[in-house]
Amino acid sequence: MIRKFRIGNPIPTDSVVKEIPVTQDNLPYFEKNDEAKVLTFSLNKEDKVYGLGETVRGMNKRGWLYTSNNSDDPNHTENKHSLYASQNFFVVFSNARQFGVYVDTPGKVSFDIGYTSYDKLSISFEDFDADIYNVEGEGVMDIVSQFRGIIGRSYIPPKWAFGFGQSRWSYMTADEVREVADKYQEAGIPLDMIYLDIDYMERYKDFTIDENSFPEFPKFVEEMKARGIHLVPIIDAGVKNEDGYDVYEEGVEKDYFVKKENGENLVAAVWPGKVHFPDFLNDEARAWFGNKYKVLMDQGIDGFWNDMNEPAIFYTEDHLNEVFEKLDDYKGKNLDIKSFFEFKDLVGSIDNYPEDYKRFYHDYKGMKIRHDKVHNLFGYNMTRAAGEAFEKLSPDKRILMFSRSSYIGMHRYGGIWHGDNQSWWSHLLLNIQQMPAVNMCGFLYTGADIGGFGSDTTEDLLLRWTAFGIFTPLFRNHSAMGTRRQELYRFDAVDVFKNFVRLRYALIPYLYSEFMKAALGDKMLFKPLCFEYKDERSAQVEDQLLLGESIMLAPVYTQNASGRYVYLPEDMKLVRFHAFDDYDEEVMSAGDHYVKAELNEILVFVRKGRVLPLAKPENGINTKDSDMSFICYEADPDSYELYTDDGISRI
Ligand code: MIG
Repeated sequence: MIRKFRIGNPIPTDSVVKEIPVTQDNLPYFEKNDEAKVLTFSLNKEDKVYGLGETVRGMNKRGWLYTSNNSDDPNHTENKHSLYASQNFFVVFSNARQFGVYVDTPGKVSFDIGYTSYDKLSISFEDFDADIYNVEGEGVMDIVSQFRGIIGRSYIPPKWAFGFGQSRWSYMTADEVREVADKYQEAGIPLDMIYLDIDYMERYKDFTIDENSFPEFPKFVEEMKARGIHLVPIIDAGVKNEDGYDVYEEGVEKDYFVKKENGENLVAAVWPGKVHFPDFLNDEARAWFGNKYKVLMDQGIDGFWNDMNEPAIFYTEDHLNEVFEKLDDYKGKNLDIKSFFEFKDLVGSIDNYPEDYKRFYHDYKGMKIRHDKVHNLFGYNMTRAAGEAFEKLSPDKRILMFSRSSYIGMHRYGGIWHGDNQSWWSHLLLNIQQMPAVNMCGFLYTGADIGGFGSDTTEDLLLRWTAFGIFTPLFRNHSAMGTRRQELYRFDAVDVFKNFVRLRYALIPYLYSEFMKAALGDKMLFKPLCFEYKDERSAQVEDQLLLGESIMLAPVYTQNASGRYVYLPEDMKLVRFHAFDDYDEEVMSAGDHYVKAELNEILVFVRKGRVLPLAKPENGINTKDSDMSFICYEADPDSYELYTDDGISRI
């Protein structure tokens, strides 16, 4: 049962698609304090709190403060409160009670989940206007499914998007891309996607191609496609200000950019220098921007990633001027303890400067609304622009789309990647821990930058991360400019990587089937153990996952380990893979075990009565039933329901 409560006069977000009348009952569990703009309730000792999507820290969110305020912050450390997303749904559960809460409000909101006081959960608002949904159900899975039922079906990518993708900021030329394709081919590692980062564009202008470095682009797209590789270009939120650039000129002429109080277009800066931001919240502007993806689709492109859409702002012209003016005051001064730090802050805090988000306005549903009031909807609506356009531009064929910034509702139009992580072991663990949380909020096609985006990766980290990454729907190796190159063929362990990636392809029939069941049935693909097993020990496990109906994962995520402790909530069959066709099986009893896992091994635990189908890697994407083999633990292979559509047609 879902009830909707209203506080104040909330700005609609379109995240919930089911009509639910507002109830006049009192909001259960919570105490409401209008003056402090806070909702509070008492947590029991046993209560666990799961959800909130892409946030820092572990699976059980209890003990920290999380703020929904979409931020371009490449340091995903434990002390942070905000990342790129606002996914305001969580479930509180213990044996005694269980309920879900969705806080639908487009502005800043903080979730103090036992941080100030371990026994209190409080939600504080900048504006006390929100729709609060209370979800009651039979257990946590039922609560999640009911919630998913009101926010609409999750985005489904084309099946080839379950292949492996290689990315880098940036492959600078077509020849560099060819070299990546060649090297993967030589190494015998399958590859379905190569990502183009900002440098494919002409001076960072969206929907343009740099003709010098990527000549005859449509031919090049064709050439790569003939090799089985989809090129997937990045699209940035900011539109370069440049005379003669059609997107800029049309946007200005039609008034499609966000405006300052005085009606002038906001001048901000990102990669190309000065830009305007399209008003994605405005229906007409959104339709206009969405149509621009056609420029690249007409050249053969069938996948995109949307970046910098929090939006990230290097500076606004107005703030930059203010800073320059103030700098004069410091000139020739003896900068002391106070003034030096003021001076440093002045320049150092210029990007993503909070006040800048109050300098511009949207024309949203007929209202003029200051950006900070609807901040968390921006990336969502950029991706919605693309998704709505794809429905018209490509009515028969699914298009790959994922975004950096998000809000619940965006899950209908695209997936997400988990942003600029680092080549740290702790970020491999974070990747593991974020998967179920984003699934709860409807985001199924997701994955982190495998190997880590920032910092230099190491071979062992990349091996362990790839060993986990083969299970995530978005399976992409991506890294930042200036860091150690991390294409798999560059490492001594290239043959191990080959076995891992080929195992991924062998698993695609399973991953795709489970993905489709999750998308069509409002289920989760990744679950914490305690979502299915009721024993107290399962609720303590923060580094294992159930994936689909058949398997449990226990990834190794620490350095210099040749195994790990694994908790089995019931008897399971351990499958230790060296390759898709080279594995050992061992039935293990419920309880704690130390399980060996060398760098060249991947552990999969098959649940009792369940089946894990495997294809030949060559046929992973285009499954032929006859090629399937099945690993079973006391189960009949026929009991597994394989999802076999063509993987391309929209459904
Ligand atoms: O902040 O386009 O998250 O994946 O490689 C840098 C360059 C801007 C951020 C994205 C990252 C991408 C990078 N972008």
